[in-house]
Amino acid sequence: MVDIAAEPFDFTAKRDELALVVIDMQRDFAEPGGFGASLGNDVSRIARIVPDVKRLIEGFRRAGLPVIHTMECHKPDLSDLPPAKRNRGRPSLKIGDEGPMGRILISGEPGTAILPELAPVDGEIVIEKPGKGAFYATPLGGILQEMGISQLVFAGVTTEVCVQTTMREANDRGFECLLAEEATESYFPEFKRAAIEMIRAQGAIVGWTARVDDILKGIT
Ligand code: TIU
Repeated sequence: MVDIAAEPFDFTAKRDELALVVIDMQRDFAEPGGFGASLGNDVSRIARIVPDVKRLIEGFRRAGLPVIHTMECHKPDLSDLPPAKRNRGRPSLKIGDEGPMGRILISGEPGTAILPELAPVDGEIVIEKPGKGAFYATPLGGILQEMGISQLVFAGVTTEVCVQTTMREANDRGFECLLAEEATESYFPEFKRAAIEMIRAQGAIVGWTARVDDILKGIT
């Protein structure tokens, strides 16, 4: 066990039970013409965290620890897309519509892919998820249980939507959760700040947060 400097207090990492979960680092959230941009967001904020996410992923790979990737996406026939989600937000392009990078947030389309710099390597688990949380309607819970994982480090986007939702789902399922501060981003800087504070408030009510360097120090 090793203590990682974190907020609101040190995170005691159990190396054999630790995995990294990279949430939704997809072209659809980070590039012009994708889902994030269709909602009216400045997607350049997301592209800027790629180097920090990359060094976190590479650190886990070097340490021989599991890296799990998630992708928010839907089946081509939209059978896993509730109308309440498709119609939300008055976007210029709705989920399933044809955009400049293919159909928005549809499994297998070019825009739905993980950014090439952060692409999964052979053997890494990729979870396609129809919700904001990565546990809802996916095999993630069972996979983690089979792997003997009890602690999750989180990176990805967006902090207050898919990352925070997944951390809350994980926390309720008994996982200890640690968010990598510079390896997550929101379209709204004030929401990122608030989400980080919410997660670690009340004695780590949802989990811990830590700097990428401190996490890397703890796993090497
Ligand atoms: N819109 C927004 O902030 N996020 C999402 O729709 N999905 C994720 O956070 N991945």
